[in-house]
Amino acid sequence: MRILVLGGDGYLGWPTALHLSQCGHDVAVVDNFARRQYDFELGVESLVPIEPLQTRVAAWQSLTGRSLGTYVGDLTEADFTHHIIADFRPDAVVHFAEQRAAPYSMIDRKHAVYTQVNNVVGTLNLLYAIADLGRDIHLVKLGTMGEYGTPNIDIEEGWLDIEYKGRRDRVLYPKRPGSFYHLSKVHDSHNIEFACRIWGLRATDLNQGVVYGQQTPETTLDDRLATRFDYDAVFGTVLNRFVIQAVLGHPLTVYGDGGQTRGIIDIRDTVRCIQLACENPADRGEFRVFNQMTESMSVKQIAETVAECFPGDVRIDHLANPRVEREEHYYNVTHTRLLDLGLTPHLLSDTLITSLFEVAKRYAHRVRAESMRPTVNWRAAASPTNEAAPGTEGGA
Ligand code: NAD
Ligand code: USQ
Repeated sequence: MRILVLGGDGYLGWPTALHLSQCGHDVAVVDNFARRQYDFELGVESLVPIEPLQTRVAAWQSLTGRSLGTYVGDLTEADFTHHIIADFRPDAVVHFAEQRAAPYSMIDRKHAVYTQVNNVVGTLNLLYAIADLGRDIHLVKLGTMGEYGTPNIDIEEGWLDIEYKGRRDRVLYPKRPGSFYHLSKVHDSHNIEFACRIWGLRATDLNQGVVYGQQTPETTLDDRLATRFDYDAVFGTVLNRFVIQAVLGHPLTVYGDGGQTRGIIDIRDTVRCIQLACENPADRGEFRVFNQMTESMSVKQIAETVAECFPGDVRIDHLANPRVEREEHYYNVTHTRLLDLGLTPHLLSDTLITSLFEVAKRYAHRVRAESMRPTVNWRAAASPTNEAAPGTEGGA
């Protein structure tokens, strides 16, 4: 298949591009390097050094003999988005290319607006380009489990069968997300479902849980193929942060009671799920939703697992929760559709955490400790402090 990976320079897009290429697909990556710019804005860096895109691509080519196409540009520019679809003529488009950090979207008004414009407009441009140039192209879009929030009923895979006053219907599952970032994904999902309905597009919305891990079989072939690893309080995800905190001897930063439960997934399963979605496309006109997660764990359980596996002392701190989220709630997620397609999950295990400890130890000297403590407060709205956040002008 010809597969275009949007956001192919990012944490997940890069290993996915390599995996699809390794599976024999003809792959090109698209990116505007916004993620590298957020680092400059926030004064942080990936823990693991990453090479420029052209170096990564050249290294992959010389190691495997497989080529990867590249397009550098911004999906919010409609002409560019149209051009990449017209030029590459993909069978499938994997869309990772969004601003993906909840805290970044909650810094202030500018960052919320930037996040929603970047994500929603980029996706709309893509839908128009596909509708115009090839309605058989399968859109594989990264959504998030956080679209659902934490409802007091089971979370189904995108759709809900309801009976109300004696009548039945099948509706999009009701959403109650927890940040302006997560909301941007809800808006995308509605736009994509509408495009499938009116234009007969085919789409898979992958509502992915929190990803952990840094290595895949392809990225470990050579240091130049490494993907990024974020640990700062804005872009670092919870397990990745806890691993580095344990290695540095810092207390693990559990927000509030830590009872908030999330779906999680190993980065090796992410790349496999994308492969399965691409190779088993949705039907024409179908808006298909898969819950892309393999286990549910509370933040407290994640912290305890890291503490148990680490060969040394680990302290767990409970910080005042900077977010507005339920810390005790029901959480039961249906996630069978990717398993039905053949996913064999890697569950959170000592092996994974041990290899993550090794990665963290190797690069511990690169950690900027000051970026570890959370600074973005959900309750602060347009406070002057938040509006004046460093780099705001540049980033948003
Ligand atoms: P990332 O920020 O590392 O990668 C996203 C890439 O998209 C970056 O390289 C960025 O430069 C690029 N990009 C952003 N806006 C763009 C635009 N307008 N035009 C072109 N390129 C653009 O993020 P990630 O962690 O790899 O996440 C990828 C996707 O998966 C996101 O959509 C995210 O919402 C979703 N997701 C991530 C996680 C996770 O834990 N990392 C979990 C669930 C879902
Ligand atoms: N948390 C802590 N301590 C920390 C960091 C986080 O207790 O030091 C808690 C948060 O309060 C939250 C949970 O851990 O309850 C998860 O936070 P996170 O930062 O790991 O993940 P989140 O903000 O939800 O976002 C990440 C990705 C995002 C993706 C989402 C999947 O950045 O792109 O969409 O995971 S999901 O959570 O399923 O929506």
